[in-house]
Amino acid sequence: MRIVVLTGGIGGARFLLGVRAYAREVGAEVTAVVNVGDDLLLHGLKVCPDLDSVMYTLGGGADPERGWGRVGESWTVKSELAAYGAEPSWFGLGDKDIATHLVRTTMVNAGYPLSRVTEALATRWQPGVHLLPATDDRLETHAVVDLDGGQRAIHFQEWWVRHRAQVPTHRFVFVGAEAAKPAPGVLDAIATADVVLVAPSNPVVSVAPILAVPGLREAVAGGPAPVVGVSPIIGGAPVRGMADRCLAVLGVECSAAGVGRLYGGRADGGLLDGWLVAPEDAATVVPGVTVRSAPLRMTDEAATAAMVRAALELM
Ligand code: GDP
Ligand code: FO1
Ligand code: CA
Repeated sequence: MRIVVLTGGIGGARFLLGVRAYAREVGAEVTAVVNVGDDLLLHGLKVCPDLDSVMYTLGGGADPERGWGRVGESWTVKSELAAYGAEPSWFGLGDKDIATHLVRTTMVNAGYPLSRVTEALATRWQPGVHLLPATDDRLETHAVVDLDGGQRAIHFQEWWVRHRAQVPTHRFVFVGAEAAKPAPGVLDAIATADVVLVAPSNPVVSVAPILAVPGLREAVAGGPAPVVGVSPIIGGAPVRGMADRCLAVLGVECSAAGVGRLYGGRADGGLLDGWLVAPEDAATVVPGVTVRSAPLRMTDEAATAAMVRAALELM
């Protein structure tokens, strides 16, 4: 059995722990197609937050409280940069994390595509799933906001980390998406999958940038494998993060139904065959989509694996 998961960072990474546990049980192979829209160049370093959240989490090196970055991190470089007054002061890289960005940047500068670099980094972390960036090309999520008396597009990290999403926001733009190509292996994994799972990731800034890569949405929606999504919204609120603020920008209700309808049913030009929601959202209706409920709190690996089983049983 082959399982493909479309995923963002922290929520997606936790979900993948359950997917991997399930896959080990039944002997399945897992490919994670990961968002790169959060990526940024910082102090000359290429930083890939969602790829790193997934890699560190599955490799046992993630900080469990923050969800991003390394456990047991130190911040010497960050405070030295601050002593120089180096900007941005609102975004900090940990010392251990910087080693990842150094290796990645060196390889990218030597001409290796991000997918190959990710594979090389994963030889250390042994995540137990194939990690693929959605694209090797530059694709950056920007937010169009009202700031300093005008309308400006700022990088997603500036929107989220600097402004904490507390700035009037008109829309999100996936810069570079039109010219991006799916990374090698992505379309093949989707075409040969037995099921495509949409992780309980942020639909607006984690899953949408993946689907914005030309050909990728079409491959999933028009492919042979059933597509089952898992709701990141429980009882009308995200479990953590900024999905509520992102959905508001799109004018979409922050609910399991709102997100399910945003993805849409395959028969209506959408993405989903199935939509897994939490028991408190059991009354959710998404036209053309089979909706089932199951406990969706990823409290530990066993609970998360049970979620995955419920998603697969939905088919
Ligand atoms: P990010 O890229 O680091 O923001 O992480 P993702 O986009 O992959 O995931 C963020 C989403 O995960 C948020 O919208 C959360 O609501 C969702 N999430 C986090 N923990 C849980 C959980 O235990 N259960 C469910 N269903 N969703 C969760
Ligand atoms: N989030 C913060 O709130 N503040 C930071 O300084 C910060 C630094 C950072 C460095 C590397 C990395 O991989 C992630 C980092 N994050 C930080 C998390 C990141 O902003 C987001 O949570 C994700 O991009 C959303 O998926
Ligand atoms: Ca993300």
